[in-house]
This record gives sequence, C-alpha cells and structure tokens, in this order.
Amino acid sequence: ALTSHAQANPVSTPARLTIGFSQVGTESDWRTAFSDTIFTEAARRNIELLFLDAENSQENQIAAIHYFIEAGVDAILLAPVIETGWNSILQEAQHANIPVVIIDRNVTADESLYLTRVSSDFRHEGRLAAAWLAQATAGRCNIVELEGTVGSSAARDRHIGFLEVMQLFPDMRITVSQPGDFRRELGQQIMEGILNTEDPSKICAVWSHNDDMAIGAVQAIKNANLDPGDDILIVSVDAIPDIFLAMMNGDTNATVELNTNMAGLAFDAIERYFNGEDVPKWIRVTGGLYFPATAAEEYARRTQ
Ligand code: GYE
Repeated sequence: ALTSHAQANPVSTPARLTIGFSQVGTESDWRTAFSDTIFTEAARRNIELLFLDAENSQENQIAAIHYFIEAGVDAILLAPVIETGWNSILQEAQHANIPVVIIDRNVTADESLYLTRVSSDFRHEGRLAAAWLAQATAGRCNIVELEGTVGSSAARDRHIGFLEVMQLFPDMRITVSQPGDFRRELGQQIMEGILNTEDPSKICAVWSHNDDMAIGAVQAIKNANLDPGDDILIVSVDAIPDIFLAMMNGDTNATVELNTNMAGLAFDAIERYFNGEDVPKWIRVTGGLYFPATAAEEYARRTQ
C-alpha cells in the first residue's frame, strides 16, 4: 500500500527535465536555505527549473501550478503553504499527465493525486521538543507556544506531537499559544505582548515552532531585562545557523533539526517515475536534536 504508480504512465522520458517549483515564500531562514538546495541540485542535474515564490498565498500557488501546466513542464514540485484546498488543482495536473511531488508541508488530498511527498515527520519534531523540555524541567513547566502559519501541517503537527508528550506530565501545560507565521519579527512582537500581560516569573519556557520566531522571542525577553535560555528556557525547530549563534550566546537551549536536504530525494523520485520505477508514497527526512554544547561546531559546519 505504500508504493504505487500515482500518475498515468509517462509516454517517454524527456531528454532534459523541466520542473516547476511552487515555493511558500521567504518567511524564515530555513525556507531560503531550502530554496537554495533546490536551485543547487537542479543545476547539478541539468534540470531546467521554473521557480515561483508564492509569498505565503495559496491563491498564488494555484496560479503558479496553472502556469506550470500551461508551460508544459515535465513535473511539479509543490511546497504547500496550507494543508487543505488542493484537490482540484492536483486533479488538473493529473489530467495533464504531470506528476506532482509534495515537498515539506503536507496536503490533505487523496494520495492518488500526487506521486509522493518528501518531508520530515513534524509530529515527531514536536515530540522531541517536549521530551527534551520534560527532562530539562523534571516535568514541571508553564509553556508559551509560538505557533507557525495557521492551517499549515507543520504548525498543526508540531503542536499535536508536543501535546502527545507534554500530556504525560501533569505539571506541564501550555499557558499561552499564539501564531507567529514562522516569522522572526512576529515572534518578537508576540513575545513582547505576552511579557506585558503575563507574569514573566511564571513562564518557564518558550516552545517555538521554528528558530526564527525563537530568535524574535529572545530579543523580546532581553528587552524585558530577563535572561533567555536561563530565566526562560527556549526550544525550537529547524537548526538554522542563527540558532546556533543564539546557543553560543546562551540564549536558547535546544533545537530539532529540520533537514533542508530534500531536493535530491524529490528529483530522484521524479527521475524514477520517468524510468517506470516504483516510488514510495512518503519519503521521510530525519534530523537530530542539538544543544549549546556543540553549537559552535555546528555553526562552523553549516556556514563554511
Ligand atoms: O520549520 C519554518 C518554515 O514548513 C516545516 O516552514 C516548514 C517550516 C519551517 O518557514 O521555518
């Protein structure tokens, strides 16, 4: 059941693949790094890439896919901003016999409408973050949650995974939860608002759905004359270079890595499809948990 030929069989393998990529936007450092891996990998494979930045709008993404279909691309990569509302455009691509690979966030569409999805397990990321926080606080913690884009599978699943583990500890609770759209400035603004309305001494930790919002929260906490990473613990997801800098300064405590390296896997899947080979329905990337102890090393490794 995990494997299927999702699309009609290709007529023949094109000499040079043309692939349309509809990307979410530039909301975070992780996102821009991920776009870069797509550009680099496409160039390395001599793939012609049509790239459209949707500026966080599903409407723009649907228009982009229409454009790709009209341009007659061989395949489409879709990094969807939100989870629902994709059925009819995916059907159009299927009617045009163009395989679609869903990359990063998920869609709630029938599996037969896309070739495969390449992504991390966001729920697992949430579980890892909560497990770390539970051990760091002996299971006693009032938590501020900074959520990602509303309606995105990444935000929803990180939230659910975190709750799954948090709920094993009766003295851990989320006291405030607000969406910051995965953006640094919003992370800061939201945290400033929270520090103005809540008693900061009752906040034990910030759980941020990405590093950028965590870095925004660090600034807000510093502006309130508190010590981030100490007075308020911070755990987030992505493992971007800037979070390692923050860890080197003692400002955040842990991050769950979201591997940016999905381009090769997505292009491999498309190439396999054109070779008539089976492609699994989910190609999972994994990432570890990182701490201040190795932050300098990780920063160097990722920026050299
Ligand atoms: O964590 C965040 C980005 O979709 C999982 O989107 C991804 C998230 C990532 O903007 O930084």
